[in-house]
Amino acid sequence: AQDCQVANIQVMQNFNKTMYAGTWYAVGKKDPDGLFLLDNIVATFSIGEDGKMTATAKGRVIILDNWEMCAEMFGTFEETPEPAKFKMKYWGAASYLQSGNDNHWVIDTDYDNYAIHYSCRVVDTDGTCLDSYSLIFSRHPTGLRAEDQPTVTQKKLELCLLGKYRRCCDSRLFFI
Ligand code: DAO
Repeated sequence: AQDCQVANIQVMQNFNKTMYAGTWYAVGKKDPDGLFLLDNIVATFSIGEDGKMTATAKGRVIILDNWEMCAEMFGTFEETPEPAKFKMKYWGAASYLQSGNDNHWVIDTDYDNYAIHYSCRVVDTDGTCLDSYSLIFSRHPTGLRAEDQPTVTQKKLELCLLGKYRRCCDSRLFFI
């Protein structure tokens, strides 16, 4: 059974950021309060010469209530004692885009096909998460492989977010 305590969430063991580098296509998303990135999210992670992970991401956003556009975002990652738990500082290429500082946890990945990301922004007084978002990534713009679905479903359950995701991407738009 899930206790839904943020402190008890299991993350990827022996996370290897070099193997994680490269491009990931978001194929599912659980939104935070005050949704920002809508869909067509593609993130590319890189490891610098200093060994630090950075990312660029593109995605469709709605700003000023009804203005749709493609946002270009940047992120830098600060490591913590747990290799799969990072602090992500992010900002947009344009000043009117959102910026902030989020947790960025890699819950599970096989590096070659799927990855499950999770971020809790606000922990409630009872230890559960009050405001989280999560991205399901695939290396394939066409979506998850059928054999990875059970793993991803199990992890969504462990995150207490099963049923809270939406399919977020039309892969045809990735190439525009
Ligand atoms: O959709 O509101 C939201 C949360 C998204 C936060 C912005 C993420 C910026 C991306 C940087 C790269 C890593 C995926």
